[in-house]
Amino acid sequence: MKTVYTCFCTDVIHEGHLNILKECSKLGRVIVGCLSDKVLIRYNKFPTISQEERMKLYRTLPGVEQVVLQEQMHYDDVISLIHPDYVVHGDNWKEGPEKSIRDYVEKLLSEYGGQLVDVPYTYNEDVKKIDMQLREKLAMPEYRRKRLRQLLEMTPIVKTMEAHSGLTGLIVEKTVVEHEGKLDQFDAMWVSSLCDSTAKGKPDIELVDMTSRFRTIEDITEVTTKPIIFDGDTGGLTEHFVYTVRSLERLGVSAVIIEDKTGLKKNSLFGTEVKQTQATIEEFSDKIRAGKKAQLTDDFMIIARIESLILERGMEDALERAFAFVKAGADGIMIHSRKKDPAEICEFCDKFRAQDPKTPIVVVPTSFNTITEEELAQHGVNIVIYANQLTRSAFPAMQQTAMDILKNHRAKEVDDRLMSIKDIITLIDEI
Ligand code: SPV
Ligand code: MG
Repeated sequence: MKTVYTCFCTDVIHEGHLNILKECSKLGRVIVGCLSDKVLIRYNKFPTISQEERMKLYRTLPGVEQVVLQEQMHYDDVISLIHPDYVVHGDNWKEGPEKSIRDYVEKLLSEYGGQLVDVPYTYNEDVKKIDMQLREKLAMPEYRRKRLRQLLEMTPIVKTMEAHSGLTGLIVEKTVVEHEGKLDQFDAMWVSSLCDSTAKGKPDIELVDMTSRFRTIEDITEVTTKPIIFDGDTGGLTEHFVYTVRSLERLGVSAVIIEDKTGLKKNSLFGTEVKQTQATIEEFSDKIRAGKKAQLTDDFMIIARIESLILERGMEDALERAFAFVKAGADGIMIHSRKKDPAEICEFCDKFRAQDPKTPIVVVPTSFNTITEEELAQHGVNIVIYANQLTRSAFPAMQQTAMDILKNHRAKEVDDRLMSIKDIITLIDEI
C-alpha cells in the first residue's frame, strides 16, 4: 500500500478539500498534515480555531488514516518522517508566492522517487462563499480584538506595519512576500498618530481629535481582518481616556499604546529639540489603572510607552517607570529611542527581561533601523512596529509626480512609473 500525504491549513472543510481527499484515497493510505499555527500565520490567513481543533476536525474526514502536525512550511519535517510515495495538493500553488514551496517539495520527493500530484483546484460559488464567510468572521470585533494576544503566544515577534487609511490597511492585510523559499506577511497594523495626522495635513500634536481617529480605524476595519494597535498619544485626560478604552474595544482594536508625557505632546522623534514634559510615575500609573478598570473584555491591552530615553532622562528612569507601569496594570511596555545605534534599546530590554520574563516589549525601530527582527527577539522584544515607512515612501513619490507634470505640462513623462489604469480600477475587490 502506497502512502499519500496532503497538508491542510483550513478551519472549514469544503467540497475542494473533500475532492483532494478523494483523489488521495485513489492512490493509497492517506495521511493529512495540519499546518501548525506558527507557520500558518506566515503562510495563509489567521486560524479561527486552534491547531488541536483543526487536527481533530481532519481526523473525522472520510478516508483519513492519520493526522500529523506539520511544523515547517517547506514540508522537510513531514517528508523525512513519512517518506510519502505521493504528496497531493490543489494546483493553485503552481502560481504566486506558494510556487517556491511547491518546487521545493517536488525536489524533496524526487530525491527518493516520490511524486507530486496537483489536483485541479475547486472554484465554485460554495467554496467562494465559505472563504468569504471565514474572512468576515476574522473581521468581526470579537475575533480581531483577541488576535494580538493570540499572536503573542504563537510567534516570537509580531510584525506590525502602519496603516492610516483603507488603502494602506489593504497593503498591510494583503502583502505576502516569497523570500528564500519562505512566505511572510505582516501580523498587525499600527494606527500611528504621526501618519494619521500627516494624512490629514495636520501636525502630530494630538490635534486630530478622537472622533476623527476612530473614523480612520473604521476605514481600516471595513476592508481588513488583521489586529490593530492604536497609537493613543498621551491618552489625554484620564477622565477622557476611560471612554477611549471603551470605544476602542467596541471597534475591535486589540491594544492602545499611551506615552508617559503630559501637556502639549510633540512627536518623539524631535527628542529634546522641542519642549516636552514627562508625566510623573504616579500620574501615569493612575491613568493606566483607570484604563484597566474601564476595560470590559479580557482581550484588550493597554501598553505603557516610556519616553525617558527620548527625553534623555537615563536608563534607570526608564526601567523604574517600566516596572511601576507594569505594577499599575500595563499589559505591555513600549520603549522608544531616537538613537541610530540600537544599544540603549537592547540594554533596556535585557535589564527589563532580567526582572520580568513575561510582559510584552514593543519597539519602534525608525531611527535604530539596522537591527533585525530576529536580533530584537533575542533581546526579548515581542512586537516590532514599522511606524511610518508607508507614508514616507508614498509622499516623495507623489511629490515627484506633481513636480514632473508641472515641468512637462503633460503627464506622459511620468506614466511609465505609475500603476496602470487597469490595475488601479481593479485594485479593490467588489463583493
Ligand atoms: C507614531 O507613529 O505616531 C509614533 C511613533 O508615535 S514615533 O513617531 O516614533 O513617535
Ligand atoms: Mg504617535
